[in-house]
Amino acid sequence: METVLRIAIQKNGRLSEDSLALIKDCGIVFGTESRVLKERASNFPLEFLFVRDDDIPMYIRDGIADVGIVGKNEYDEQGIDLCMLKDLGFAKCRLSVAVPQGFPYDGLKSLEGKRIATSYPRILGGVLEKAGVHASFVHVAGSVEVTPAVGVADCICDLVSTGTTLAANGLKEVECIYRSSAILLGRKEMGDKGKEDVLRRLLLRINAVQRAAGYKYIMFNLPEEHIKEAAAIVGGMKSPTVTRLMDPGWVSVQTVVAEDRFWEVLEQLEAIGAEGILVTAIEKMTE
Ligand code: PRT
Ligand code: ZN
Repeated sequence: METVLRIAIQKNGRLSEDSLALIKDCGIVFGTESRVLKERASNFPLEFLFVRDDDIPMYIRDGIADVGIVGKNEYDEQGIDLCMLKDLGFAKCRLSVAVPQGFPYDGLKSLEGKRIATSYPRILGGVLEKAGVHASFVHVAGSVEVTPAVGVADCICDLVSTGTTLAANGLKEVECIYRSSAILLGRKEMGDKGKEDVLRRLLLRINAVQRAAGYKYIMFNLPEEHIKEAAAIVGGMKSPTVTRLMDPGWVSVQTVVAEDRFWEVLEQLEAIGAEGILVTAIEKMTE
């Protein structure tokens, strides 16, 4: 019987779409529309389990799922001892302390003796303990941001991405205590050679997708005498491919450029006489 790796994915929520998009970019085909509890990919030994994100660490620990995609915040808050296999980079957010407008905040010590509403008592508790601050927690599972206004808490500690929710509730973000993004989570020991092999193949694909997203493929024409300067500008990767053009003294150069240096590289290439610069996205890329 073929070994199948079971991956737990959030059924409905902020992680769902990006998790499924990543699996698709890995060339894995499945029928997403129904999102029934269990579903099997048609061209890769992967089975999906669509569940609530809170349950994913526990399912992995108990062997109901082999791996899963959750927010790093969820994993760290639950404190279940698993293995973070890969930072997937999406669903980025931060855990921040936010206070009502009139609250005099001057560092974590301002929280001494206060009531803080949060769904993250473990992460916040660890930070306050390190800072030697004693506060009481009001544990709420949702709508944390309304608690100061209704008098349940003095301030809050909650996830923030755009900051719109805080602003809409008259709260001011005063301190980021933790950063999170989606991670691929697994057990320390998979305990099955076949599953380990499928996981290795899956990680290879995820790495290729992630690398590709970080680079652009770039082609341009250049007077031959500037090749060395161009190579220094694009840097990083192995030597660019250089082809001679019909036009004497001109070459065509092809290479990859890191996304975060892209505009800087483009400007510098133009400055040394590059022409006809053509840029394309890369779909997949290995080491
Ligand atoms: O139903 P289920 O239990 O599966 O989902 P859930 O409601 O528990 O989780 P969900 O889908 O809201 O979030 C899943 C994960 O997304 C979280 O664990 C985080 O890792 C990540 N994430 C990223 C966020 C946010 N950004 C985020 N902004 N999770 C929640 N928020 C909330 C935040 O709590 C606050 O209420 O959005 C509001 C703030 O957003 P801004 O944009 O106004 O700042
Ligand atoms: Zn949840």
